[in-house]
Amino acid sequence: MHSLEALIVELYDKQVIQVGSFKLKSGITSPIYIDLRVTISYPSLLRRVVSCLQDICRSLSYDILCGVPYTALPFATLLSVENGIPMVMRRKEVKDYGTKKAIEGVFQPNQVCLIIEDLITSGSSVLETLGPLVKEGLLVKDVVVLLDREQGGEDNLAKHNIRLHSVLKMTDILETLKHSGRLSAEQVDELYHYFRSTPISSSLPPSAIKSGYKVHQLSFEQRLPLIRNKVGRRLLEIVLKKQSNLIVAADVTTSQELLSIADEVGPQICVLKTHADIIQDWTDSVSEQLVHLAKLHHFLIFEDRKFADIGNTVELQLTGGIFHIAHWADIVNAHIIAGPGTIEALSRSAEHCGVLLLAQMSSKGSLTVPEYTQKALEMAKQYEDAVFGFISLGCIGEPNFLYFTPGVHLQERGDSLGQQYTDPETVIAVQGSDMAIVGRGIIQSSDRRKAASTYRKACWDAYLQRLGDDK
Ligand code: 5BU
Repeated sequence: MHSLEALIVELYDKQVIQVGSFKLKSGITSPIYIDLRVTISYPSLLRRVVSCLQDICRSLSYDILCGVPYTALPFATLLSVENGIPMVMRRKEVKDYGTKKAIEGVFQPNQVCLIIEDLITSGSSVLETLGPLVKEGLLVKDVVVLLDREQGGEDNLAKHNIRLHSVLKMTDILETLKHSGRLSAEQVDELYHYFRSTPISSSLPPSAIKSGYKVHQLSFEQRLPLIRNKVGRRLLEIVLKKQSNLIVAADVTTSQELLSIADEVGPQICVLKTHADIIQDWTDSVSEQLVHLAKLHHFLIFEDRKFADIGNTVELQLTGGIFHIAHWADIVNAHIIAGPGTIEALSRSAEHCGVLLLAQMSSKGSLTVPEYTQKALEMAKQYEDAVFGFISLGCIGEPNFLYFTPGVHLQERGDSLGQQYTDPETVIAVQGSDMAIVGRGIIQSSDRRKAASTYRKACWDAYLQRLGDDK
C-alpha cells in the first residue's frame, strides 16, 4: 500500500477519523469527525504524521516555525527539533494585551514564519494565528496542514496571499477508506453528498452566504491590531475582556433613570449609547456621574448625536452648548450628507473620541441606498485615524472597521414609527455585524439586569457562531 494510503487507514483504525453523526460547536451536524489530538497517544503514528509534513516543509523556505494551538503544537515541535529550526508559539488566551505577549519565543521582524496546522476547514483557525504573527512583523507565505477538508480554506488563505500545502485532502481519505474496505460505497457517496451540499465556509449558516453582507470570520482578537483609532482598539479590548458585544441604548428622559440604567446594565455591556438631548435635567454633573459609572463597570459612552452640519457648526456642537459632548463621549457618530467637513471637524478630537459613520439605518424607508453606503465607506477610508466603524445593518466593508447595528430585538419586529427589528443571531452571525444596539428590548423589561444578560449571551453566541468551527 502507498504510504499515504497506509497513513489514512491507520488514522481510521486508531479512530482519529470517525464516521457517524457529530454535532460541531456551531450546532452543525457532520457525518465525519477527525480528531488529530489522538495522534499524541501513538508515538509511531505521530512520527509518521510528522514525517509526511516534513516532506512538504523540505520544499519551502522559512526561518521559523509556528504551530497553530493546540493540536499542531506537537507537530511543529517535532519538526523544529528534527530540522534545527526555531519555533514560536501563539498564546491562545491573551486576556490582557498590556502584560502578556501574544507570541512567545525569540524572533526578528521580517523573518519568514511557516505555519503548521493539523486540519483546515474554512481557515479561520489559521487566520487567528496569522494576525498576531503579522502584527509582530513576521512574514507568512505558506501554511502546511496534514488534512484539508476542502471546504474553502485554500481560497480563504489565498485572499491573504498565503499558499496552502496539504498532506491529505478529504477526497483522498474518502477514496482510500472505500478501496481499503473500511467504508462501503454507499457510506462514501453519502459523505460526498455532505461535502457537496456544505461548501465553502461551511461553518457559517448557509443564509450568511446569501445575505449579501460580507461576513468576516476573523476574531475580534485578530481585528484589534487592524483598527487605527485608539478608542476603537480600546473598545475591542473591553469586548474581549467582558465577552460582550452588546450596546444598550438608554433612551430615557431623566438623568436619574439614565444613571440607574447605566449602573444596572453596566456589567453586561461594552458601550452605553446615549441621547443627551432627550434628558430633561441634563447638567455637567450627569456626565460626570456617567463617566464614573463607565469606569466602574468598564464600558464606553457613545453619544448618538448624528452630527450632520457643516464642519464649523459641528465643531461647536461637539464642544459647546450645554452638553459639552467632547468632554465625556468616547464615541460619536455622523451623517455623511454634508460631505467630509463634518468628519474633518470630528477627527480633530480623534485622540479621545472615535467616530462612526451612518452608512445604513434601521428605519423603514431609509434613503441609505447602496451607492450612499458605498460613499460612507470611501469617506471612512479617508479619515481612518478617527473613523473606526459604521452604523449599518451588517458588515458592509473590510475587517479594519467595526459594524454597529441598531434595531435589535429578540421578540418584536418593529414599532409604530418605522423602527424595524432584527434578532441578534441574524444581525451578527448572518449579516456579519459586530455590535448589537438594543434599546427598548432591554430598557422596557421589568428586569433590566436579566434582560441585558440574556441579550449579551445571544449577541456573543452569535459572534462565536460566525467564527465557526474550524475543526
Ligand atoms: P430601540 O428601542 O432598540 O428601537 O432603540 C434603538 C436605538 O438606536 C435608538 O436610540 C435609536 O435612536 C438608535 N438608532 C436606530 O434605531 N436606528 C438607526 O438607524 C440609528 C440609530 Br442610526
